[in-house]
Amino acid sequence: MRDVDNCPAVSNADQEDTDGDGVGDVCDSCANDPVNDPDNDGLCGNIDNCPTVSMPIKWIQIVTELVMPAMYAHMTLKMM
Ligand SMILES: [Ca+2]
Ligand SMILES: [Ca+2]
Ligand SMILES: [Ca+2]
Ligand SMILES: [Ca+2]
Repeated sequence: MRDVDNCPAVSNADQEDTDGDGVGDVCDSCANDPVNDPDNDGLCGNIDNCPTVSMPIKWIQIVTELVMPAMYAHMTLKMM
């Protein structure tokens, strides 16, 4: 492995590959994620709260701030 440049376009003499996926850190879109964001939501697996389901932070905010309070209000009304 050492004799193969894991990042041919960029000079990286140390060939550092933190996650061991064969792509050098300087070229790796997700240097700490060996599967490189499989759900393509822009969040690498190591920071993605749900690595296999696309759920951008924007959607998490919409659900927690708009959908959940609306559901709760609806439930409260039904109980009264
Ligand atoms: Ca290189
Ligand atoms: Ca890598
Ligand atoms: Ca990677
Ligand atoms: Ca992701």
